[in-house]
Amino acid sequence: MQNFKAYVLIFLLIPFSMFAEDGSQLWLRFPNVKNGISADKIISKGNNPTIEIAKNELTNFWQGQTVELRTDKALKNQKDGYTIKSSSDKITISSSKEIGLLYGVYHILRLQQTKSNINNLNITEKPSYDVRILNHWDNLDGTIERGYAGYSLWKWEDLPNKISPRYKEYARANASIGINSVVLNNVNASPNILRKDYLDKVKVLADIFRPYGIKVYLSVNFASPKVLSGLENSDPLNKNVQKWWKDKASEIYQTIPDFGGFLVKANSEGQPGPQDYGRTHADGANMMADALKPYGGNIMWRAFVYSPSKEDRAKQAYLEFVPLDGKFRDNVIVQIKNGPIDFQPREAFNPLFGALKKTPEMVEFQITQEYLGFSNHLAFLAPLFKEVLDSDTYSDGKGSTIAKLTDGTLRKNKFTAISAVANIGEDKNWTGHHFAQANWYAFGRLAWNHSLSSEQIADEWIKMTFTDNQDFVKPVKDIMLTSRESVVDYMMPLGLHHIFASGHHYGPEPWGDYKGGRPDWSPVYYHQANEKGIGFDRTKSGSNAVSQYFPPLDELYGNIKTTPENLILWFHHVPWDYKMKDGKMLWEELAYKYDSGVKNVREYQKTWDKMQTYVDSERFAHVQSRLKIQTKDAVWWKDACLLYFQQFSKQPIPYDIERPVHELEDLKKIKLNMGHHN
Ligand code: GCV
Repeated sequence: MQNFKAYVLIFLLIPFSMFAEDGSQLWLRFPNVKNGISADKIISKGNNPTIEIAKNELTNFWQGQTVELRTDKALKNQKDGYTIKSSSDKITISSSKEIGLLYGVYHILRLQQTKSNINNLNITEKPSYDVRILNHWDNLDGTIERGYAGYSLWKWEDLPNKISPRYKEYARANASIGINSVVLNNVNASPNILRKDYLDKVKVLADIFRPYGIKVYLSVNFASPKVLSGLENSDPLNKNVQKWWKDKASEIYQTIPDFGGFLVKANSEGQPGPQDYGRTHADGANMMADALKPYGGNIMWRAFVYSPSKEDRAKQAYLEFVPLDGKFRDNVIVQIKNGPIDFQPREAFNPLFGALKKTPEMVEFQITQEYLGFSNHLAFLAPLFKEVLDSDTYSDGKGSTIAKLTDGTLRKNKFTAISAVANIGEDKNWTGHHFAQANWYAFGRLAWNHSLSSEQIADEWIKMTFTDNQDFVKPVKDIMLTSRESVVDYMMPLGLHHIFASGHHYGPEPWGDYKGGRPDWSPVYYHQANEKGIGFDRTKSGSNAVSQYFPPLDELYGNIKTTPENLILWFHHVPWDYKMKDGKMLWEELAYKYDSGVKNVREYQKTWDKMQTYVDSERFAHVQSRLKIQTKDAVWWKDACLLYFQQFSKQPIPYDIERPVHELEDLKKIKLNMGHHN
């Protein structure tokens, strides 16, 4: 009893903030703010749920001058954008829409959190993309495909009656970075999501998200008419099927009047699609587009097609979609993964970008780290996102970057969009690794403004999430900015790709050779290592995937001398003794890259340990322990790949680098039981 009392006493004495530092507040932390300005220091007209949220944020957290929130129809061409003007005693936020005002409020709160100057502001913001959308790969049974932060946030069993407080917190976090759309369910979609009982559940979420400016989309299964209603087939040219989708659209919009639309994975990895009936992707997409058109809904049709084919897997999307250019309705947009394989640590950009001249295109990124160490490895992805957006496709001449192709600059589309697969689950800290929050944040910020630099994004995120103390900000920013490249180095440097263990995609398995299955399920297919060299020949003498790129890139990538070295093994089969730009042989270069990846992570550990005094103990210990796993994994990757490739190169591992600590035969025996297919 005595002990119990003492325990309660200690519990009461521990300041609240120590409990709060579990990462649940994300970047919306205001550790020293008890309350914000009083309600009479907010000037605004009218009553609206979005404005109410804006006012609450100000009265809870804003410690500066009076704020005026002004809707101004003249600012209509700024879409969700806003302006901020300030003097020493007043800040005026103007926008044509209420949501723009809320975004403006999050903007000034960010300035406050990052201790930026708030006087004499004259800011105009306009989003890079109309639709800034997260794709959840959440299944209806609560599991998440490629999710590493626990089960799904959506409690389908409890809905529509019981409402988790996290729905609102989730919406708020998204609004604070400008994300305005979400796909709730996995692209490997259960037809059940379109059942009436599920739509009633979806409606509850849509109602909660609406004041935060967020529209709900759903992934749909192409076979839904047949599966749900027993139609004879789901053929897009069948009148009954067309009517089924029209009726379904009408039912959806009666329930959710501002429903965003459908995301569709068709005829890929065993999912049903129009090709099951000898129809094209355009036939399938257009049927759905016609159904949603009267209500203003969109179809995001995925170009990730991965079916049995004799062709190089990297060529598939282009081969299937280019012939369909111009055949899609104007409310269809083709959603294209950043690379032509599958969210690898580094890929060449997808050659489909720019190749569709008459069809809107959007990027799909992956925030969840399916191929970058799950939520165990620290990998800040803004540099990856930027690398892709800034890639010049040369489709419309020099300067035809993926950003400009998709944001409406070069192609005048009805709407523009950008998407990413979410890394969010029900873990307290939302994303598993505390630093994985930065990737959700970075995607939102870049979707809003793709010209922000990775450095800028990391800087503001660190200050908001941890502290603005430069002794912390600087070293931690260095870790973040180099982290993705470190992962590339210890997993797959120089353009290597997909040498992951099958199924879970966590550890190395360069020896993987699943005879009897499709060749492109095996790592040996991707690295092609033999006595002569290593790498996938995608030049004219090989798969000729280089021909899918616009000049001069086809020539540039087709020539080993002009191929960027960070992609050399993506495009070429390179002899072990090939001389690299720094004078080393390819084999040595590979070994040094693996080694430098490991070294970097060891440095991250040292740096992080020095940060202990600046971070609360809970988050400090959590990150520290994840860095241990990351280092162990990096050594595992390096040993596995070097010992395995060494069998072909027959060269010593350069003597000045750390010796392997594993036996190849032992590594081959590791079978992680992490579930999942291919
Ligand atoms: C949702 C990869 C992943 C799959 C994923 C698929 C896709 O193959 O491993 O889990 O399925 O991509 O993007 O459709």
